[in-house]
Amino acid sequence: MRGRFITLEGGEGAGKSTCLAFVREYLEQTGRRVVMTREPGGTELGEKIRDLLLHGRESMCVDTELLLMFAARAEHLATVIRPSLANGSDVLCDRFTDATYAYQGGGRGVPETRIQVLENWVQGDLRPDLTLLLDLPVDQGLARAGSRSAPDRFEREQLDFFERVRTSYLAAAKREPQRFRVIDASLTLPAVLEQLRNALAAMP
Ligand code: Z5A
Repeated sequence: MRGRFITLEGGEGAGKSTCLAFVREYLEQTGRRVVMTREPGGTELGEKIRDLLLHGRESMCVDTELLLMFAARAEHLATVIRPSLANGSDVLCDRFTDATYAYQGGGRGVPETRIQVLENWVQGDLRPDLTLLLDLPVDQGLARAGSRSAPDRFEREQLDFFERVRTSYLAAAKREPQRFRVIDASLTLPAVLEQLRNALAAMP
């Protein structure tokens, strides 16, 4: 039986790291095999692309950024995600194509139709089975993330960029309520974990 494809998304400082560990543990306790991975990255080549995207030169053009995201994704799908799902493992992925719609689409202004072309080309009909969207007000997220020493190319963006990212994520969740679970990440950690537990328990 094919595994389930679960993605975790959210803006800056949403708490993805803590939540990923919780989701993995929850799934393993229910007897699932879990492959935890991330985007951009998740493969040797993908991690090199990630380094270019996050720490490369500041002036990368928007199309280059978009295509690099999908180049890393193609490799990730071919060598990690599809084989793992096929052997029955659940794949838990830290960000996926919803991040492209939010950051390159909402944040950078790439037309959605252009992203859709790449999504269909690279993924075929594969989409996540469940997407957990950690949502919180941008200023609260930035305050949580603020203590990081060396911000990457995305973390150096301005407030309005992150507002557009959030708006774009929430619009996607509204369009596809059957796939998305919006988690109120502004609450205390135990309250956030409780919402995650409920979302996972309701999963087929
Ligand atoms: N990107 C893109 O543009 N297009 C794409 O297609 C893809 C990605 C796939 C790298 O992602 C960048 O790639 C990302 C979008 C872009 N850039 N940004 N921004 P990433 O996921 O690796 O980077 P990140 O968003 O910066 O994630 P992160 O570093 O893992 O942050 P986080 O997980 O959201 O936050 P955290 O480190 O878990 O938590 C932040 C702090 O808050 C920490 O001190 C926690 O202890 C604290 N925290 C967490 N939860 C709580 C609660 N509930 N209360 C209080 N404090 C809390």
